[in-house]
Amino acid sequence: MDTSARLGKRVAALVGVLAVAAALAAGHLVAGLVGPNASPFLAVGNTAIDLTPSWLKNFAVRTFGTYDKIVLLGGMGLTILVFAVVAGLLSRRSPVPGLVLAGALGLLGVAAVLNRPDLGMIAVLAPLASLVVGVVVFRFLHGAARDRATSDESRRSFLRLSGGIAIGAGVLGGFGQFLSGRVDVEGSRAAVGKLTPATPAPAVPRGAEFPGNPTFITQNRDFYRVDTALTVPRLRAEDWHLRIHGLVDTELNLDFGDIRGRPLVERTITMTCVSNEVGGPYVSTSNFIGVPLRDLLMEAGVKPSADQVYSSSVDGWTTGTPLDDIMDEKRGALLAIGMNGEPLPLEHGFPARMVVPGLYGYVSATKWVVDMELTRFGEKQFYWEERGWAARGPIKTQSRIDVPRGFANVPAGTVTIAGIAWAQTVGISKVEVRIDGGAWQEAELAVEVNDQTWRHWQTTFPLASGSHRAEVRATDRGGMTQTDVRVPPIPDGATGWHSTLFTVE
Ligand SMILES: Nc1nc2c(c(=O)[nH]1)N[C@H]1C(S)=C(S)[C@@H](COP(=O)(O)O)O[C@H]1N2
Ligand SMILES: [Mo]
Repeated sequence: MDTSARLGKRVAALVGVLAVAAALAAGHLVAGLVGPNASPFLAVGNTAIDLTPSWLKNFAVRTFGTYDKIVLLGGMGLTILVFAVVAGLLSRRSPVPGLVLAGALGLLGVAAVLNRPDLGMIAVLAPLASLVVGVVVFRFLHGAARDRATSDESRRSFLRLSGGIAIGAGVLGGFGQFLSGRVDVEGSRAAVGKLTPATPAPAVPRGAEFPGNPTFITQNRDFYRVDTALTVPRLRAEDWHLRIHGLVDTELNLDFGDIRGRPLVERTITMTCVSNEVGGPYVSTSNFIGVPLRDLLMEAGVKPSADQVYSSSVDGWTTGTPLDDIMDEKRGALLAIGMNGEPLPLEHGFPARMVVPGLYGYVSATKWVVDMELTRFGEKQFYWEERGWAARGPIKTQSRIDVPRGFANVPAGTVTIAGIAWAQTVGISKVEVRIDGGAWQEAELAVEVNDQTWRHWQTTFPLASGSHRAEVRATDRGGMTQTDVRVPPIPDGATGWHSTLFTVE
């Protein structure tokens, strides 16, 4: 091969990066037409989330909290950039290595899209566009880069071509982004308007809150968020349907009007995530508005052989919920369409989600829910069950210290220790606190709202200056006192006592 045609390192890297940028932009543009999640970048990201081992996922959630998705996208962007540079550098003599890598990257996108449970066949057009554009741009740009040494005119033409591709990729990618956002879900949500329940939840009584703790009702914007969705599904209320089928007498097909038009009930419920560590933040309380799930299942007529409600979201996430818990009138499971008077925020499942008190979210709280199949446990595995989490996930009795915050400095004298405790469906009967391993002291419990919600507690200790450690344990109405044995969240929820270190000045 002619060594004079060997590309400089920088030019070779540029060719790789521009080809990949053009490929991603082309895929993003086509995805704007066939469905946002078909964008190869997002499809690979979503597949990565689904394939990530549970321990790593837990680490990511713990370390990055709700920023885990931004971290993932950023990490993928960097990986692809490095890949593009390497593909360019390997192709300094011949375009073949780069073409092979561009083809391989394209096929990865195709495989990712084909594997998404939420995407149809037509979605594969997006990664195919990426594949073709990536290979073609690489081939042409590589040729132009080689020729550019032959004359000033060729040099200028390479520069023009590079600039054109960079700008074109930006414009097409941006247009794809615009198309993806064109489903006017914000407009749909605004059109649903304020939700006024026929049966409102009783007002939160005075005395249900102690100062320093989280507010009894969590503001929608402060409500914890946990899901596998890299991009929040954009499902308009007008396009939403819920199919209830499987082991039923009559299959039901409901649209949003069918739900909105019923007398709505409001219930104050504390939701909890199984991946919450002892003392962690994934617990929040809302006034959920919707219709009793029990009523919908009664209308469908459940066959006696069913024991599981297997639900799916529009983005392909699934869970299995014990039928008995949904049918339990006292528990009051909802197909919810609202939170705190508003339609569900997009991140919390607009237009409709499930809420089942007493069960961790991963086995009950399907957001953007579109399908419920009556089945039997074990017959069909759901998302987290397939990844090693327990098939049944009742919430474990827990308590948390919110005051003082960890490592806080507090004034000398009488020190207030306060926090929250929860034992959904049973209720809290006692909370005890001890300092530096001393005797347990019973805390004052705030007024109870209902047994599906957390309960505030507080107590005081006279403490000398220096550093101290507070520990808390709750006892529920079933007579169960929290164990001090620490187990991790996987497979069915963490146990152990929360403790906080602080300094008295
Ligand atoms: N579609 C969908 N629904 C989902 C999840 C998800 O990943 N996808 N995660 C579940 C989990 S693990 C929890 S704890 C709750 C959290 O609901 P929130 O984000 O509204 O707090 O949603 C549940 N519903
Ligand atoms: Mo969860």
